[in-house]
Amino acid sequence: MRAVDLERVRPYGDHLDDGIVQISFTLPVPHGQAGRKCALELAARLGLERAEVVHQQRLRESYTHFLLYGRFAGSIDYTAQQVDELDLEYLSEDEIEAYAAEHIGRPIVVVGACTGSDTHSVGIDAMLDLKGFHGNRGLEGYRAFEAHNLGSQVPNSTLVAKAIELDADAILVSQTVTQQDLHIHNLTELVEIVEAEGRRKRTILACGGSRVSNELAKELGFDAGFSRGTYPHHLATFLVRELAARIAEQSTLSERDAAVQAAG
Ligand code: B12
Repeated sequence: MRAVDLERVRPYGDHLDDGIVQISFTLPVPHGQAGRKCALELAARLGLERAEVVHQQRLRESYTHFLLYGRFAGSIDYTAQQVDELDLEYLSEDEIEAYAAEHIGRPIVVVGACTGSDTHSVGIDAMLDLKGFHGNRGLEGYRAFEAHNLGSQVPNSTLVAKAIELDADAILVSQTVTQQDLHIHNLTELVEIVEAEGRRKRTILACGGSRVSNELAKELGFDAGFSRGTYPHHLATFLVRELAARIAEQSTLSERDAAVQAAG
């Protein structure tokens, strides 16, 4: 098998480096030869070589859907990509259960909500509720987690109070409405309350939403941020790894303190 040149990556169609891509789109034109020519011209303007229309379908009068193959002659430098999203190798559900049993050994308490005036509960439900997301159960379905979902339109202060009451390991926030930077305001306020309660160090803070990125989350004082396409096992992988690292760090510090005391 030929080695891949990661500085010059090209789409793989039938074989390595052939550059073949498939694109599809709808044009507001009648089904027929003139429409087909339009689709080919569009592909050429997108920079595709040797494009061919492999399927066209009349959607309704004067609307046609096209499917094309074409060749992308350029290449992309994989090694130059800056990654601001969380770059984790995700564990499967079974691996998460095993990892948590080995490294944590007790249920991980998480409390989550969609905060402020935001009523979009689907994201937090997808992460926490048993029904989960696209056939992947949420944290409620894992033995490793004790999940509490407070729902939507939850004031930040209520979420933090619940986390303190439960002595939660992690607080999870979902934000969808971004008009007038509402999400920034809500997320910032949450971090401020957690800090004011003296809980920041001992609590893992993670947030998510369609316009949340890991980069933004970090800027606002969270440990991680998740966006579109997140599955519960992505979040679960992050949580078990982060908590296990904190427990390991804590025990190293305690051992060091004990050694210093014994020496003194
Ligand atoms: C369903 C919906 C509603 C439902 C919500 C029902 C509910 N119980 O949630 C209802 C009808 C109530 C609604 C209301 C409104 N909506 Co609405 N709604 C939508 C819609 C169609 C889908 C959102 C959705 O459910 N997505 C599916 C979920 C699974 O995706 P997700 O939230 O991104 O979650 C994923 C990730 O982001 C991530 N994630 C999310 N949260 C978290 C949290 C953690 C911890 C982690 C790890 C990951 C994570 O994981 C999830 C799975 O991958 C979108 C349009 C769209 N197609 O996106 C508009 C949309 C979000 N709504 C919008 C608006 C404006 C409103 C209203 C203000 C409308 C109005 N004028 O009344 C009100 C909101 C009022 C309020 N106070 O909040 C705008 C938001 C614009 C903006 N960026 O600010 C959108 C984008 C529509 C639009 N194009 O204008 N809405």
